[in-house]
Amino acid sequence: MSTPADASSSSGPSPSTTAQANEPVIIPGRWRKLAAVAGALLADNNEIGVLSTAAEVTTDPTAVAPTRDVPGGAAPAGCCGPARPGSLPQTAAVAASTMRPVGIAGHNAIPTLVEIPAGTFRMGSESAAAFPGDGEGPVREVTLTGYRIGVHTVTNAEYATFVQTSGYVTEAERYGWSYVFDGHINPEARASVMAGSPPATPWWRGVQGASWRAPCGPGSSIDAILDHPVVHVSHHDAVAYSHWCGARLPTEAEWEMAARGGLDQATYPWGDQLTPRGEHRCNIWQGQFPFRNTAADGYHSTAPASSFQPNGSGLYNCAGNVWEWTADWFSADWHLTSDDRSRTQPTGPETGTDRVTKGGSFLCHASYCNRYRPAARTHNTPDTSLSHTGFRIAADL
Ligand SMILES: [Ca+2]
Ligand SMILES: [Cu+2]
Repeated sequence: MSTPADASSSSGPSPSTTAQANEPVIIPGRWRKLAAVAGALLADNNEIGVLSTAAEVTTDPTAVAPTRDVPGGAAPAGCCGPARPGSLPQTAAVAASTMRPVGIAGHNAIPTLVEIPAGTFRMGSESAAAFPGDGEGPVREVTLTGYRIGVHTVTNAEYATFVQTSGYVTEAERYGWSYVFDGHINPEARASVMAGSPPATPWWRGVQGASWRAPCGPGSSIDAILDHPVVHVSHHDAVAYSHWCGARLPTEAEWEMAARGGLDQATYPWGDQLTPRGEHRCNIWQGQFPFRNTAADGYHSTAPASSFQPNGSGLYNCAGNVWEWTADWFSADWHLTSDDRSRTQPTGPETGTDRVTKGGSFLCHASYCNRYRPAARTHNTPDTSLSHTGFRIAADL
């Protein structure tokens, strides 16, 4: 079985040659600054969400090689997660179902879908907030036929119904581990934390036994968060659920058009102010990422999938809460060519290594990764699973 530490042997300099006895492993410049303030913050670590020790941030001798950064190199990796090393054989596709199974007690089996009418919108962003290296720009007119999309991300209860009905086993369960944000690891699960952490994003830890059923590692459960987004699902796991319920993942363009809620080029799904009249409109990070989260918006980790006000199209939590897989392969420049393929019903590049994720998560913070905007985008390999990534489904009309 591959582990995060295994990656150190396959790429990049060996930590043993880059870190001397009392010298931290090499981490990107911005992180050196943050790591330096960690000691002071950790002296006052009563708030939930702090990293467990400063040493784990800066001096872990088994730290793995850096994962790929966003193309262009200028944009920060931010809260966006590392990619899983290793690979698994793919399982057979789950049989499609046209019937709608009954959900587990008190819950539906699939999210309500709303209709997004055919239209043209301005996709992407060239604003000061945008990350050009991510391929957010240029702003371009994109035309879509009508479609339907989930008003919220698939919840734990909904995914549980799928698993109970189909017998599907997620990739995190097959690998035996998944990435959990360090500050959220169940204290009882510390023995299950794997050696090493990605230097560019040291707040991510591989945790054995972490999966959608145990999102904070062994000893945690979804019992009290059935209406929260399912997490630790890979792109493959999201496609499996979508296929099972007769739906599919939205394309990036479909996702973004719906997330904009009818507003033209607004920064957020509700307008241009992050907290209009001082009101929190999404679940992101307040405080100092990644050391202290005041949770002024009400949530340290995931919020219920239907929390906060919906946008103009009726969609909840398009910004923050959890990153959402889309159907498209990622490219930072595929859409630079203005042709019919990229401007009418675009479905992204034909092939790729990573799938596009959208929306940002509860870990995003303006100081480092303000990707809780409809235009923002990042990506990960399709078998990677993390505690801040889920999905919503879409369907043709
Ligand atoms: Ca929050
Ligand atoms: Cu982020």
